[in-house]
Amino acid sequence: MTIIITAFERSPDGGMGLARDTRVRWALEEVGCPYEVRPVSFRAMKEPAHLALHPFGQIPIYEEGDLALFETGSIVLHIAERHPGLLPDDANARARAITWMFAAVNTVEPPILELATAKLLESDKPWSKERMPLVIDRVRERLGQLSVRLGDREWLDGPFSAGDLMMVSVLLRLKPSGLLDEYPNLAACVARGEARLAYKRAFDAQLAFNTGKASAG
Ligand code: GTB
Repeated sequence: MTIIITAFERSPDGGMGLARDTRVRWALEEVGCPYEVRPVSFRAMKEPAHLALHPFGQIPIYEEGDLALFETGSIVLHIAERHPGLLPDDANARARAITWMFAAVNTVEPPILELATAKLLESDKPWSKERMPLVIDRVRERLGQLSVRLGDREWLDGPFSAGDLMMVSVLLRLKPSGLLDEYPNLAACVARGEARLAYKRAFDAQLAFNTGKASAG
């Protein structure tokens, strides 16, 4: 059955991999699953046809026959559960990998998003300068904790899993800030993620899509 994912017709980052379709593309590439991409404009995302599939009017959406999913955590879990390669066979190891997926989107991503919001949408506010150090400290707190847990391991819990895929995807957003470099083991883990062939294929496909060179991964 053809898998279709929805992506920005034109991503605000010009295809630098920051939009969340990249993590879904990455998961599909890891398991060797072909997919097509349906572009959607900012206007169309708020119209009834799109809202019927995504109640929050966002991308990405994952469509597979009658099934339409939103939320990248759920989409990547769906892919990982249906194809070998992203979740361990051992039940406990599998549960721990899924725990890392939730930790990525539920515990590590929120302060990172808060920082992005503070920079993009609040920098002109009179209180912005005063608040920014607090926002940055919250990111540092999470990165510090994550860095301690990762230690000198290659990945968070045994071989590369969907948990690592989600965590690396979340941390990637911090690269331009320089904050990641304060935690060399995290920066190295992210670099290992970026070096994976499946990630490169996903990144290249979304870049080509955004620069008009292709329409499918
Ligand atoms: N929790 C949801 C998920 O994980 O699927 C969040 C989905 C989401 O935030 N989607 C964003 C969206 O559709 C695109 S990825 N936004 C439009 C809207 O809400 O109206 C976030 C994103 C977009 C662009 C950049 N960028 O260009 O730097 C970075 C991140």
